[in-house]
Amino acid sequence: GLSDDEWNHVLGIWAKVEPDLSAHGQEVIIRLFQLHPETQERFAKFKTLTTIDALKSSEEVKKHGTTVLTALGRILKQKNNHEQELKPLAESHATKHKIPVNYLEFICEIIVKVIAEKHPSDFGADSQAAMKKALELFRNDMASKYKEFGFHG
Ligand code: MNH
Repeated sequence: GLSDDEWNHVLGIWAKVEPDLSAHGQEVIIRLFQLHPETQERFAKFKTLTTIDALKSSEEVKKHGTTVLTALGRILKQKNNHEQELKPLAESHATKHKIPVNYLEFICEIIVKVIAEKHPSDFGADSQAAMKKALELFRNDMASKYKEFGFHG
């Protein structure tokens, strides 16, 4: 797990992200689709957004980015006592959306990069390391819940 100090880093930077969650979320989703086009194919609702301009001007993309980061923030704030928040998310992503764990790796890496770009002076090496650790715990628990739901992706 993470030390108290590490959780303080994670929740400290998250407090800087939260006031502008939708801009962060939008950037994360767009970059995920640009860097890993196969991820966009998982979204029936984003199939028509075939250009970067269409992605950037989509209110739906912004809204989805907000949904994702809101859920992630709730999980982080549990400081690993996240069973209640994580389980329904793992269930939908395993059985309904069928999102492989490596796609979760892609998005976690992008989340760290986007925060680093938007908050260069507040997201130092210690904070980045702590956030990476927290996201790794999140992914590992998603992966083990996936297996409970019979999804080995
Ligand atoms: Mn994801 C829906 C959170 C990563 C594909 N996602 C949702 C919802 C939440 C959510 C909350 C809405 C409730 C639900 O369906 O469970 N998603 C997350 C979080 C992460 C995440 C916190 C990682 C961090 N999701 C991903 C990745 C992909 C993906 C990675 C695909 C590459 N998610 C989906 C799809 C939906 C969804 C597809 C359904 C979207 C819709 O049609 O409304």
